[in-house]
Amino acid sequence: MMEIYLLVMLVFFLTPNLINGESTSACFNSSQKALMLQCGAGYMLRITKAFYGYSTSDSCSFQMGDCIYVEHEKYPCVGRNSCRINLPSGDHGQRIPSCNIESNYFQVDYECIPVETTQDICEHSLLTDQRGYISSPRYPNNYKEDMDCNVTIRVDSSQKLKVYVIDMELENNRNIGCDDWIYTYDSFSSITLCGRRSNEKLNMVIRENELTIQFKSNFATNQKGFWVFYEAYPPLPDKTTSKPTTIKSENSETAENLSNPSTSKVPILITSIKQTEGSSPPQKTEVKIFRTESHTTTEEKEELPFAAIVGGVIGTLSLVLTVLLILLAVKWWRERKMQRDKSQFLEVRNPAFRNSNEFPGAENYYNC
Ligand SMILES: *[C@@H]1O[C@H](CO)[C@@H](O)[C@H](O)[C@H]1NC(C)=O
Ligand SMILES: *[C@@H]1O[C@H](CO)[C@@H](O)[C@H](O)[C@H]1NC(C)=O
Ligand SMILES: CC(=O)N[C@H]1CO[C@H](CO)[C@@H](O)[C@@H]1O
Ligand SMILES: [Ca+2]
Repeated sequence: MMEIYLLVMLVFFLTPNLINGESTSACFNSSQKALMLQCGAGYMLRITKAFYGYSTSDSCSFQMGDCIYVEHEKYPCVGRNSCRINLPSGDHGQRIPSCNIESNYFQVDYECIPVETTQDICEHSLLTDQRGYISSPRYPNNYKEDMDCNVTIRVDSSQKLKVYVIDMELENNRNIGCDDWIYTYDSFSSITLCGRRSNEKLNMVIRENELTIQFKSNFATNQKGFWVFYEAYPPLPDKTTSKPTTIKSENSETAENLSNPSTSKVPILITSIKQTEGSSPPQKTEVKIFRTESHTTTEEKEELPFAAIVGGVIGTLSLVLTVLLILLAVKWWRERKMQRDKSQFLEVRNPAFRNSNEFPGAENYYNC
């Protein structure tokens, strides 16, 4: 049982960033003052990891066991075919918190992605590839105003989808709302994103083999846009046996039953659907910024594999138990501490509840 849970967790947390890309690095004490990342014409630069490291050898690049600090800088050159990253001057870069040492080199891991593997969200309505990239129109150049496009990704019914935001710059409204956004949804949950982001997994549990991404921009202020990567998992056992997926019309039940955030006048960051009993119209709920909200429907039971349900239940239970145990331990420790404090200061926390006979003499308190 525990194994199933661990397996589920493993599948959930494993990211596809374990790709053999290229990397470039330099020591801070060298004459090199910048890192140049070069992809040829027809390629787009995807930075997978940028980090400060401490090397004890002369390598100036990552070696097993090096202590590193991963940086979450948003580089404007992502999506373009070359990049120049200036190195800090001096012999040290950022101090590495995990080992409390000044870093002596900086490394960037990257990939060169062929331009044709990225699909413009406004030029496709359905994608059925096992993996691929989707971007805003004209990315990495700015999108235009008044765009409203959507694409549905559909993979084999035995699979689910993962989505990663590689790069994002969508107009936000003083961090309280989105003026331009991408709205991603399946039948169970949805998430709306805007602002500046890079290299993050879409914070949404996708429980289906089908997902729709909608991109909307308003009448003014156009930014760079977005670039996302999607992947189906688990991999299909044999490519030749995969049947072609049937194409549903755009106005499918799923799309119709989900409300469209574009119809609302206020900048809603998260819009999700709560299906009420019977066939009453869907109800729109507004939830806090950048949170995923999911609501289960009756269909869900059929959609989830049994192992995942069992794993999830057991996992949740053990988590709850652990938390309870920790809370109990903390409570016990506090009470002990309080007892000790009490014995030192002869404090009676609530004398009203005690009979004065319980406190015959101060010396007894030193025995606690
Ligand atoms: C720079 O630092 C590396 C690693 O600490 C060292 O091996 C190398 O000799 C240094 N180079 C110079 C020019 O100081
Ligand atoms: C998706 O885009 C198509 C046009 O490409 C449009 O007809 C449809 O209404 C859009 N769906 C949503 C949910 O916005
Ligand atoms: C709750 C709800 O609105 N369900 C509708 C989903 O879409 C189908 C087909 O358009 C309707 O028949 C349902 O009533
Ligand atoms: Ca805008």
